Amino acid sequence: MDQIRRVTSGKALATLLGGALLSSMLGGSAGGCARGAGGPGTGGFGGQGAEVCGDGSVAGGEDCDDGNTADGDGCSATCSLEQGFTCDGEPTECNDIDECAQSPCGQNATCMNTQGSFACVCNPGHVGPACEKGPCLIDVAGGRGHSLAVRGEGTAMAWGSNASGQLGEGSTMSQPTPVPVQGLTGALRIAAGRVHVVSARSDGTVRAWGSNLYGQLGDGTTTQRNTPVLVQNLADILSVTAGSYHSLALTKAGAVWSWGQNSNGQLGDGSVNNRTAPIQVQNLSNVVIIASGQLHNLALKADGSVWAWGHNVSGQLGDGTTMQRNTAVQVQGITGAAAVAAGQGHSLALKADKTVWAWGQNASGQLGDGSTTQRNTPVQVQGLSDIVAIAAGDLHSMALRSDGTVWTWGDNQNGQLGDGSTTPRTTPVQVVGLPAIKTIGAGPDALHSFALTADGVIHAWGRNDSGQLGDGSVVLLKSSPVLPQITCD
Ligand SMILES: [Ca+2]
Ligand SMILES: [Ca+2]
Ligand SMILES: [Ca+2]
Repeated sequence: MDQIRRVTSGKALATLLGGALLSSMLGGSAGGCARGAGGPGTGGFGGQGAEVCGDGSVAGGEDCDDGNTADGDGCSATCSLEQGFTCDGEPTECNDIDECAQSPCGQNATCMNTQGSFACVCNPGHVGPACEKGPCLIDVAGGRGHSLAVRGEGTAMAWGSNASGQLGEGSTMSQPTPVPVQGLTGALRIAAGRVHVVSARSDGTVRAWGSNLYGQLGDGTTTQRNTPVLVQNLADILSVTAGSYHSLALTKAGAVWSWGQNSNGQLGDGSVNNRTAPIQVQNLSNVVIIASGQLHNLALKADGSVWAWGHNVSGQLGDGTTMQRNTAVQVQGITGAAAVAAGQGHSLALKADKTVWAWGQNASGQLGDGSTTQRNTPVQVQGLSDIVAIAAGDLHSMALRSDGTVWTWGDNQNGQLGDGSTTPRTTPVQVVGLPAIKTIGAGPDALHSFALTADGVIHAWGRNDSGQLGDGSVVLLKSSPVLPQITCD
């Protein structure tokens, strides 16, 4: 009776405290180990010989004795019962308790029994120590005429132009409202090139779909795919990015892999040969964040330095030159970087002091320095402080302040600044009509912009000639935020 009551209370606690603590509670209550006759301190009296742990017989103050002095097998080196085991007999035999038989994890998690313990793994779409329902959407990306969002449970939705199969829904028919990407599960991150998509999954693999003209899907072919295919050679991938016609993946160990178009050295392998399967970017390690522009890339290292390679005709590599680089060079004058982003020919870095810096192409004011002068080394974006995230589109830039407001600058011919106008801005303006925002997004080919709330509700604005805003309309542009038709339960 006592035991049942304790297990029941343990179940209630599991939803609040997770597996580890409950495990110790269950271990303590469900032991059932055979003690020697009588309690501690009585066994030695009149017994056979002294208490020796590891001799196979339970004596004195021993809880158990399995004939060894090894830990982790149920009976410890000091012959006490270990948590998560039940022990019996003489010599003592210990077995793992299958805590999962008691369904301790609640309905939003899956119980994994382990030797001596158990773990509660949140079901897809559920997060936190109590495995509560997570945000509706967790990542978003824009290509030239298409858009994608990853749902909390690991599936993805796509909408807009589909001429190259870039919606991954099995056809080449455009969709003005979101439709599911076929056969994609476990998705965590998503990135869009001009007409292709790459997605990193929770198992560390990568899927890709859409145009494959330059091998940007990394499946060893140049065959267009209307549904997701596995990218070759990759494991332990944390995130992905996409340039116009190439793709990048970052491993958990901080290495970068690339594939697809290499016309401007954007694969960073020292050559200009296109690759249909991933190869490792040379001379680059300890990378924690990657970003792709249309024909160049940025990598932020753990030490806060920023590195760049590929096309440099607009100074987008920030090395003070306009020379194409087929391997990574260091961006000048940036230390303590916390995030990077890149558009067509410009680059952005967020520093740990929450200021934003920009370099490269500036004809539309996308560097935000009040001018339209190209910069071959970083300049500070004006009028921004307390910034926590950055993003870049084709010719525009975005920043998220800690107060949840979104700021944009650069080209606005398609309403992509979201300020209700189509006037380009050389300094940041605030996006109108948004609730508090948690995540911003665009893409190096995108003429439109996204913002997600903490709950994962998506807002979109900018070019909409292919239905890439997902609100069911197909009109040239919307210069204020609209809601793509994704329902969140
Ligand atoms: Ca013993
Ligand atoms: Ca043992
Ligand atoms: Ca167990």
